[in-house]
Amino acid sequence: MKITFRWYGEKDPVTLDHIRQIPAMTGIVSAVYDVPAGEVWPEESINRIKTAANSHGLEFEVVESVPVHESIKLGTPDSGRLIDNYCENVKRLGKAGVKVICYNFMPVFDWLRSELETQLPDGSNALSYKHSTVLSMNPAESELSLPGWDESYSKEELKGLLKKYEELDEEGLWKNVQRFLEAVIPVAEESGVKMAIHPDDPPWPIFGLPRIITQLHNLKRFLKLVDSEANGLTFCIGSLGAGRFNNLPEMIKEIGGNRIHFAHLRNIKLTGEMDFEESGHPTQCGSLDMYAIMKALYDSGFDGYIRPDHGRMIWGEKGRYGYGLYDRALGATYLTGLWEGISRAGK
Ligand SMILES: [Mn+2]
Repeated sequence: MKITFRWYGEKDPVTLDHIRQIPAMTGIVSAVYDVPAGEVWPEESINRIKTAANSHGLEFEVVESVPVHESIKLGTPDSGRLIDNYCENVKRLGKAGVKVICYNFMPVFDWLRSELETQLPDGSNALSYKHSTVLSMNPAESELSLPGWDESYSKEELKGLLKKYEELDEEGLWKNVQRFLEAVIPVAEESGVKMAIHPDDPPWPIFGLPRIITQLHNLKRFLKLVDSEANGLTFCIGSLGAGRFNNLPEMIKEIGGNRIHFAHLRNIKLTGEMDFEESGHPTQCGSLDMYAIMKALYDSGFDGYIRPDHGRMIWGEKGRYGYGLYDRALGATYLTGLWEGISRAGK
């Protein structure tokens, strides 16, 4: 297991100098952020991240994310060229020493929350999700925006996209992800890279858009589409754990450690049937049993990368929501300690 930390590049208020001082930290998780989705990343940009990390005593072995262009998900005629570009990125990243690529296959919206600054009783604030708030909105009609929305779409474009996905439906999305994997996984195998799909967050359909990476049955189906170790998962417990139908330790056991290459470990507090707040990482702060989850990972033979995930904003920190320094650093230290306890007891 290697503990890592997400870094948003040179513009991130959390610097590499900060990250290297987190005890036991081994590396960063980052991406090239100035190239539009679907295009090829310049080798120079990839190497710049690597050099910056290495000069701070950190590795750069995990990329999050190489975004999948909407046309690939929709399977439109230009998707062949875009998949070729994706394969080229996988090759280039493998060449630069990257071992794991995290990506997702969520239509239109990435992770979605209804609030960015929910006040918690201890005076900190965190991201939260209230299903009724989301249900009350129609993204094609309303001017409101929610975190996770790609605001680069106009209302009209968004309307068009929603309609296309409605026509595509869930089985269409399965077909397109299969086509993607059939092209990308052989390249990943050759490049020494493991692909790790991120689950849909939250793990249920939103605004009628199909979402498929949501629960055990679907994860198993996904892994069988191309049955290779290079076709694996990012096991994000904050995403999967929002679904009360997901028993996380059981899922890890069923999937097996050889198909989980990266784990996002954070806690959430379930506040309703489909509502939650993001909490501090320790078990007692939220609804997820962090010990049982990490123990299941250990028992599965998991040997990938982990990182703390969204943190609360504490100690007056301002910055990128979910991605401040302090609470994530506390989370990293907690995870490192928990893993040490589990692995030493397991010997
Ligand atoms: Mn995640």
